This record gives sequence, structure tokens and C-alpha cells, in this order.
Amino acid sequence: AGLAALLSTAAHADLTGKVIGFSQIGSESGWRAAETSVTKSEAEKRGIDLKFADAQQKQENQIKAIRGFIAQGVDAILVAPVVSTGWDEVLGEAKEANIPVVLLDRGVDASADLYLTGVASDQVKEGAVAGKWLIDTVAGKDCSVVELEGTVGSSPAINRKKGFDDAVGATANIKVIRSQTGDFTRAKGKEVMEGFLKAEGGGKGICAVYAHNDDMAVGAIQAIKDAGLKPGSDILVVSIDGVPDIFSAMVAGEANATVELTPNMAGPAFDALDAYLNGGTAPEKAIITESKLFTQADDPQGEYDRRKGLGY
Ligand code: GZL
Repeated sequence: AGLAALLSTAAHADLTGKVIGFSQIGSESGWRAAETSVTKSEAEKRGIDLKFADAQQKQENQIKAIRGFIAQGVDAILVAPVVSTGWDEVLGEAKEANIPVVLLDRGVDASADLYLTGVASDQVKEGAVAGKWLIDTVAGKDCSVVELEGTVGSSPAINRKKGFDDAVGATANIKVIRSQTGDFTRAKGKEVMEGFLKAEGGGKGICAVYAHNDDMAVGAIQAIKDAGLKPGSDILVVSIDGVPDIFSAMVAGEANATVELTPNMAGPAFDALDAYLNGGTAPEKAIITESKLFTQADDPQGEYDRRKGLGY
């Protein structure tokens, strides 16, 4: 038992004292806030000195932060890239400085040798799971859907749109009639949904709203109620993340389905860095996290209780 304990502390000790920079997008959603708090606690557990930088959703702030980490000579850098393009130069600078970079929860259109690995969900699959849920739920009936897209140019917005649109596009009865970005925020999601409702005769013609994250869905739910309609029944609500507030909406019958996204991307990232920095093991280029569908039939109150306090 002594040896095992020794080994396990040794394993954990491997990142003790390491200085790791984290360029976080911002705090645009409940999920993002949870990712930040989980990353901080995972770093704490491993004795990592985490340098945290919040970019307020601006790529130029992320690039500045990454350059600051390089100048500090950190041991590694975590980046949640707000959009997928424009990273080659700064990632090249990190590579030049021999500092491994791990991407969290979003991808980049840059050559794979510019980062050690990425930890993210299969975002196309998330959209497809949401699409399949709607196909099964409307069961052949005609259904006009409005879509609240994530941040323009972000990998989740591109991929979740592809997954959902391809799935429902294969049916004859489900049609996406309007699609617009709500930038992953509640406020924008509400505002855009208000526009959709006005444009569609008060919403009578709308059968469902698909939101690329729960926060925009929660905003849309408010807009639907303000328009005198019942979210969850007059207009079905399906989204992605699995944050506590979507489960409380399900309890109230105001949301129907969500595809869960773990906020713990940092755990696998730190494990990959541990193996790389201390054992020279290069990880898989992509570490894919699970996507699980939850509906009103899946104990939403219990799911809410389980997630409350997890940093959301
Ligand atoms: C997806 C992640 C998204 C979340 C949103 O991996 O990047 O960003 O789904 C967040 O809540 O804004």
C-alpha cells in the first residue's frame, strides 16, 4: 500500500510546481464559467501554478495573453480558442519557444504540429444527437425549426450547425426556416428569438428552437413566454451543454432536451501534459469527450442537484 501511495503521489507530483498559462475565452455562458472553475480546481489538485487570462471573447486579447505566457517562459499553455482561424502565427511562436499548447473545448484551422493536442467533444455529433431527438419527437409531422447559432466562426457553431442541419435535412418534414447567431449568450439568444417570433407571425408557425448552447435556449424560453406561448410544448426547445438551468427549465416543462458537455476538459489536458513533460509521450491529436442526451424523462431535478455546486 505504501508503494502504491508513493507512486500515486509521484504521479500527481509530476506537475507540481509547473507554471501553466490558461487563455480562457471569457464567461459568456454558465458552461464557460464551470469550465474555468473546474480548470482551477484540477490545477490546484496537481500543484500547478495556473496563470489565468480572461479575453472577454476577443481573439486579440487571447493572442496577447499567449505572448505574455511565452515571455514568462511558462511550462505549457492551455487555450480555448474563441474562433477557429488566425492562430498560426502565435502558435508558431509558442512552438519556437518549445512550449507545448493544448486546446480546450474548441478547435483551430491550423496545422496539427502547432499544438500538442486538443480536448473537446465531437461537436458535429452533438448537433446530430439534437437533430435525431427532434426527428424522433415530431415523428413525421411537419416542423419548422429556428436555430440559434454560437459565436460566428467558432468551431462549435460551425460543427453543431453541420450536425443538426445534415440530420434534419435528410427528412422531408423538418425544415430550418431561420438561423442566426446568438453568440452563446442568454441576452443575445433572447433578442434573436424575439426577432424570429416577430418575423413568424408571433411564433405560431414555429415548432421548435435548436440552440447551440443552453444559455441561448434559456434566453429563447423567456422570449417565447413573453410572446404568450408555452416553451416546451407550443415550441419545443433542444440545446447543448447540460447546465443546471436547462434542467430546472425541464422540471418546469419549459425545455425538452439537452446534449451534455463536460466542463472538465482540463483534467485530460493536464494528464496529457504530465505524460508528455515527464515521459515524452505524445498524446493523440484529439481527446474526445462524451456527448449524452438528457430529456424530461431523465430525472431533471436530480441532474440539476448533481450539477449545482460544480462551479456553474
Ligand atoms: C463548446 C464550447 C461552447 C459551449 C458554450 O465546446 O466552446 O462555448 O457550448 C460556450 O456554452 O460558450
